[in-house]
Amino acid sequence: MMEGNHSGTEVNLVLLGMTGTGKSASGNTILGKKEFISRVRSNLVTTECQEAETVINGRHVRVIDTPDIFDDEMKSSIKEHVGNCKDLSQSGPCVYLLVMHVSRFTDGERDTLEMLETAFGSKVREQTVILFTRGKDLEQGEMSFKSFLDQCQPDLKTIVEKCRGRCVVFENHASASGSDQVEKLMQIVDGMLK
Ligand SMILES: Nc1nc2c(ncn2[C@@H]2O[C@H](COP(=O)(O)OP(=O)(O)OP(=O)(O)O)[C@@H](O)[C@H]2O)c(=O)[nH]1
Ligand SMILES: [Mg+2]
Repeated sequence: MMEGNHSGTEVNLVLLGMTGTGKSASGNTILGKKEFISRVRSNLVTTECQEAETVINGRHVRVIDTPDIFDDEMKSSIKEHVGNCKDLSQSGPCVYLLVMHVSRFTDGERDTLEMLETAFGSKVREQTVILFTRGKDLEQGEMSFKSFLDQCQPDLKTIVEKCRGRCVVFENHASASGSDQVEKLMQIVDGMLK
């Protein structure tokens, strides 16, 4: 726990989603530094919940990185991971960041919101922002984020609607850290905490 009173100015951002979607990379983008290990691998990279802190626009932000808790390898210890996650975010409100790959929505992701509700409680969707990674893929396809959302498949649309359209797109590259993507996320987060 940091010293001082952060009430009203602190938030926990909990990164959730399938392996390889870019949870750790997005955490590093939010933090503006390389705290979490992020790499290409066919199996899980992050295997334990981890946290790191920063201050953004005067708000104390605790970023919590998690393993893919819905992976079969992890399922047996899902309770433990969710418990660790809750321990790490004990003080301050929680906003869940559901991380997905912008150009790859998989069958396994169709039920993520329901799985998150089972794991974290029924109010999860009211506290969730969808964070799409690999924004460059859209740029390369000359598609705006808005038309991506308009044209995406029905199952994904449903998830976005359940989260009341709260979504952002990130490009997690070293050179992207100076852009306004974190700013946009924090605007949404600020709005949710009001
Ligand atoms: N081009 C590009 N690559 C990305 C982006 N986000 C993540 N990646 C890459 O995708 C790979 C997986 O990213 P990770 O951050 O390790 O994914 P993760 O969700 O933490 O994976 P686990 O820890 O296994 O659950 C890495 O090689 C990242 O560099 C992005 O926005 N753009
Ligand atoms: Mg990871």
